[in-house]
Amino acid sequence: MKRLWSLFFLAIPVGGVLFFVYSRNRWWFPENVSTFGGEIDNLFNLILWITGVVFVLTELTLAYFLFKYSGDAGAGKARYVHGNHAAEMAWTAIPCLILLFITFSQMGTWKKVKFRSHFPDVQPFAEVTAGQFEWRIRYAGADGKLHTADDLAGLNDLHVPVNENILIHLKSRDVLHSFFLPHLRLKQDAVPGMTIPVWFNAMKADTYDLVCAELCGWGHYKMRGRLSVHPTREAYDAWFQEAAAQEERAQ
Ligand SMILES: [Cu+2]
Repeated sequence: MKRLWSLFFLAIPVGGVLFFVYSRNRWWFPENVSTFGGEIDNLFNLILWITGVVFVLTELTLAYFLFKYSGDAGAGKARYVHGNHAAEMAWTAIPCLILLFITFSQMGTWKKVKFRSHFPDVQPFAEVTAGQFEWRIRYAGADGKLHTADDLAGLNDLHVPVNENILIHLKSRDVLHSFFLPHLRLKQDAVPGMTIPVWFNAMKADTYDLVCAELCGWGHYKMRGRLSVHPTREAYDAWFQEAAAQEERAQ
């Protein structure tokens, strides 16, 4: 009977893998539309594979020993072992090598996405200021400079042209927020007192979620914006002209 119960522990790896297979086809990431998103997904999958294989092997080993030494069929008493130098060396060195491997695998992508020295050489496109509970946007306008007369203000809906390197200056006016574009695999904290540059290049015209990924207060849930990617530069310029004219009329 005990042996039968020990098999119960097999339910964890078996159930875990089945649930993974089921969810992968239903609740996975949204489509990637950014130039560097594919690399991020590959890194995610690499780490998922490594941790997945280790998880399954560990659980199977556990279930095997539970079954083997569960006591019904005279497996005998477990031996008391004080330590095993070779085993300790192995379980320290192998994870260490795996972590080193992951470290070196991600360096190129991290540099491309996060290192200012490797950003595309473009003028800031807009300034996005996070605040409880909205995204305030200031477009640089035709002169490519922020805080000049031709700036355009926006709220919660960031408009950009497709296939262009977009540089955003990210700020916060109160607490920590996080600028998250799931379809572009881009996430960056907005920190009070700091201006943090982020960049992306959207490859497909559509509207996408812009959400806050840092619990920032009671209204965090509604701090949801939009990224509108226009199909051409001309379409974006037309939108900009129209919005600027509207702003002028309102004044
Ligand atoms: Cu927020």
